[in-house]
Amino acid sequence: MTRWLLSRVLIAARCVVPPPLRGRIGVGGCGRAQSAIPITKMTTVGLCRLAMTFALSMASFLVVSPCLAAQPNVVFILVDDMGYGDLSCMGAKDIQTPNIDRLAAEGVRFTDFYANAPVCTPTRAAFLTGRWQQRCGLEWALGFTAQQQRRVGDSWVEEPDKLALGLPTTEPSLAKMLKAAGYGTAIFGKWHLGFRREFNPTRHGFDEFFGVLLGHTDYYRYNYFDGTRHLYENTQPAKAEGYLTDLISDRAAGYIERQKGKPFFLYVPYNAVHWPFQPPGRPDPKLTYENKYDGTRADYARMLERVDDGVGRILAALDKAGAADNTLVIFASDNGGERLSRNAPLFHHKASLYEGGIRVPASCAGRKSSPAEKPRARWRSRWT
Ligand SMILES: [Ca+2]
Repeated sequence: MTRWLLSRVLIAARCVVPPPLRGRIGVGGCGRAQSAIPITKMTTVGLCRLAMTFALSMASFLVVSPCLAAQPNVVFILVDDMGYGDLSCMGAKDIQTPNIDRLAAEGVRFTDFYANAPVCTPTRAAFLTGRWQQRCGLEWALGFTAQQQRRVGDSWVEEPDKLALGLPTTEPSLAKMLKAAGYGTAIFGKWHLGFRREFNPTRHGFDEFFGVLLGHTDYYRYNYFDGTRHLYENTQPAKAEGYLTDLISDRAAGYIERQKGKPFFLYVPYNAVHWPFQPPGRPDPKLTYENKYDGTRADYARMLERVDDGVGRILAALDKAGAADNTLVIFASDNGGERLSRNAPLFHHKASLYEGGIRVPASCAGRKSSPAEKPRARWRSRWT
């Protein structure tokens, strides 16, 4: 069984499927098991299930087969609140995303890809743990100053401590499992699974963390709308200057360069294109409660195009490090778009369980595969 699982990992790492073969798959934690269903009809099989399959299979296989020559790296790039139609490869005319488009062209472009929830926290909890987010009580986005509730049995009770909630360290995580298998693990970007030190990414298997802990931030000052500064380096407040999207890309590219052959799991959850809509090169005005939703579609486009630049830098770093042909790169959005995004032809938006809230663009590519390695039929196999 372990070898069977590993074979799927390696197939995924090398798979190139042309655009006409478009997938229907989910990003959730615990989709129903599907058996030999064509990818064009596969539903609710989760990316995190797939990712956990990577971890389980690699961790198990390494124990029984120390002679394994190469462990595939995994880079997971997540954007925040991006609309279904906001990539040029998904039909956008006013936003240019050549690097993300390149990933889709080299691999699988999933047109029916579902997040596990319509907001940030539960989707991320499901991805990292491989479990339903309800199992750890994170069914909705953690709000630093918003009223929130804690699940107790079958009931909800008010949680007066705004910092009390987060992902329990008793939960399994993809990073923990890959770390146990000898991988380097890093996250650069938005965490949103708990502010307190006890919930820090370094407590969940990540060797390194740099980014913001809460759900949104001023892209130049790194504070929440109430003024709380939440840019951290591991468990300590961090100092930095520059546009947050660029800082995340810098860290991701630098991390790849530092690995020097060691297998790694790199999680890059960009804070963009979540509000506030502060494009690169325009630090003012600063984020306030009153202006947090201000902005234009052109601002949004510039923010997303800067993310695309970052994806290009990550791909270039893989090439430079000689890791491109042994790395699985996954790209997705954490939930549907809102406000300035475009979800057409889907109905509704973020925070809704209609298609526009949970069906998101995604692609998955093993780099530099040859046409002879296109295992279309194998993608029909189930991942659970
Ligand atoms: Ca989100």
